[in-house]
Amino acid sequence: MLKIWGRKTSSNVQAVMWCVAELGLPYERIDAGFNFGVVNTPDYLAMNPNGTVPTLIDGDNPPLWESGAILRYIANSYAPEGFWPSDPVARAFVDQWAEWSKISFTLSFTGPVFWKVVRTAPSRRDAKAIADALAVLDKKLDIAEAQLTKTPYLAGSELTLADIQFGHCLYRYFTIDIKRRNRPVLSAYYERLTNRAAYATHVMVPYDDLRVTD
Ligand SMILES: N[C@@H](CCC(=O)N[C@@H](CS)C(=O)NCC(=O)O)C(=O)O
Repeated sequence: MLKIWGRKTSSNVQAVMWCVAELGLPYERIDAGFNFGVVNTPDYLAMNPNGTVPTLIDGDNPPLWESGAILRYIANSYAPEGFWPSDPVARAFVDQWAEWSKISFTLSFTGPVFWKVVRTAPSRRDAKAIADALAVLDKKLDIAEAQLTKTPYLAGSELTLADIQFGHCLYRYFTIDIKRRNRPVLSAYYERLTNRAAYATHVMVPYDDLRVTD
């Protein structure tokens, strides 16, 4: 049984939960972080010295943190071939897009755009900084648009770990109040994700609790 600590509104928790649900794994999720606290208690810090979410414990194994490592652990342990191939070359291709999603796309979106729009009071928003961040993000999304023109999912014909790392930010990207370029292929991909039960349950989570108002 997987035990996962983390609030539903954390994007990194959402990635892990979406993966767990896609693979149909039994789990228990414990609310932690932000308004729930927990993460600064000695017991939690003994599991995860960062005081961040998510943290995973699988059975009697030691705790794991860093959502990227958690996702790879889950994939290595439980995923079918199509989701996380065993062949090193095929796996590296999926991993390359997963890594790109986390390091290049997500880092260009969450802090510079989502936080600056949703987690910043309207009177304190810096329109120029947001526009500059969107220009950077747009370049990443152009890469995704081109890739998704070749294959229905980011790393091939099936949903893989790469889509978990990329797609879990798209609900927020497509629902916050920002200028979005018309990208028909990315939009169709996002629509397909929204039709997946696991995505709807674990990623399409309202983020009003995170919103900072004047
Ligand atoms: N690199 C870490 C980042 C973890 C992280 O910063 N998580 C955020 C939520 S997305 C967090 O714990 N925020 C503090 C809180 O919720 O109390 C990972 O991918 O797991």
